[in-house]
Amino acid sequence: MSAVTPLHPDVPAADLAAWWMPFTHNRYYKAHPRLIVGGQGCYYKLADGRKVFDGLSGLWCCPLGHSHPAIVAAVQRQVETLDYCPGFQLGHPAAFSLARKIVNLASRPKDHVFFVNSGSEAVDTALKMAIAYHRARGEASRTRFIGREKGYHGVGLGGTSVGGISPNRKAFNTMMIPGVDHLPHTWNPEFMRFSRGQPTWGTHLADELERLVALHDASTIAAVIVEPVQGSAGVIVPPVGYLDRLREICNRHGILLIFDEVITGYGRLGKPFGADYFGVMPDLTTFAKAVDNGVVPLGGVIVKDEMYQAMMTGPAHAIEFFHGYTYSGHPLAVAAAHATLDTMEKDRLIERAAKMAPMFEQLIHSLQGEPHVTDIRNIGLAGAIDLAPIPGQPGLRTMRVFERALDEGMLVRMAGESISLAPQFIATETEVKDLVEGLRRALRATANVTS
Ligand code: PXG
Ligand code: PLP
Repeated sequence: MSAVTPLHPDVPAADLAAWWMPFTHNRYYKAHPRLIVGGQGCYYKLADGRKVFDGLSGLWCCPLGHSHPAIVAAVQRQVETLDYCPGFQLGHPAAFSLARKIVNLASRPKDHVFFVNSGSEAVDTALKMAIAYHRARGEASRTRFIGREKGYHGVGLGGTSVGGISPNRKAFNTMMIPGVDHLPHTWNPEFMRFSRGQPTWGTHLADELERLVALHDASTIAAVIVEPVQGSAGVIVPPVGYLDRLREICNRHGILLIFDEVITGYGRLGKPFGADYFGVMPDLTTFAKAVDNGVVPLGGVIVKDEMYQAMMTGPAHAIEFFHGYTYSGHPLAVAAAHATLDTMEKDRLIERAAKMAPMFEQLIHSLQGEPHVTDIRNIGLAGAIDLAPIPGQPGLRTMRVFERALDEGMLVRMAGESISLAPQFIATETEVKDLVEGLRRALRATANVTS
């Protein structure tokens, strides 16, 4: 269908075999390989020399663009000064000051940050913290988690268990943590197709939590975990008042509320966190990705002070929480995060994301009426369009659109029957317009594909 980019000279075709690629159709990819060999600002350079606009900011993780000079310089300085530091029983100053910067940005100055290396680790860490906290308070019977259909919480065994995307779960049924239940997702085309921002229908779906509490009893439930906006499932935006109601119900029953802000954190909605955007404060917040512009793997959990204090028991020389990673607080990741957050503040990039959001909304919704488009959703600088599948061939239409868009110079994200867009905060209005127009051309050019 589309021209195949020649391989990079460093990677002869035979050598594609060794890397088992993540969440990838390995056989198809290796037969139709496309390699990225450089990244600068909002653009990637492909192996054939073409520049393509990075329409999802990496995988949602590079809102400042690629090779940002301030981040490059910070990481370079760091690697020459202190390349690695054990995080167990020792620490380096910049990790402490980064935790301070993060709780301040989150307007939670009394709270605490636990560093990990990815969103998946952040989720599993938050789940363990919830269990450990209840146990420390003498409520060891609170062991259940409530996730949500269509939720994505990474690929750890905890995150897989609370996640709600069937293909990610079905092969691993026997590995799941026990006692997990799920809220219904909030997407309903009948009532909210082509909604702009938050749908007004669906607030009542939060009351399903009351039903689950009645079923299992509050004394067995440790925490509810949701993404404020479901990202991987195709930007499913919460109905007005929905998250507030989850918060109220959790409060009423002593259940912790975890916001998984791996995508919504650090400005994607035009506020530091989804919690700020929606005005709902969780007990635990997981983050990753944009915290350091994706430059070095980094994630974390923001924990309410009361939870931290409840865990600070036993003799002073004893470990309070038996959990941590070799690379928790890695100096390079921490340096990249300082530079990222400083740049966001100095250049007012979160405000810029907020300012661009209405323009992005106008543009993405202008795709309504294009071939096979069945829904469009958006919030902040995140958006997705749904396409009617080619009958009997799920996922094929989005793949063809993805390929064609790449030929148009636009890298978009395909996931199931959705195409997602998440431009960088540094993108210009013209670039965002071009992104949408490139996608429009791809939709039109592939309107009649059947294979
Ligand atoms: N929680 C949420 C809400 C996420 O979006 C994770 C946890 C896992 O993070 P790690 O760093 O372990 O991958 C994620 C990751 C996409 C896409 O295209 C989304 C993610 C990852 C890759 C692609 O929607 N989200
Ligand atoms: N497996 C083995 C044998 C280990 O020694 C360690 C860490 O020391 C791990 C797994 C966990 O690795 P990480 O701390 O990078 O998650």
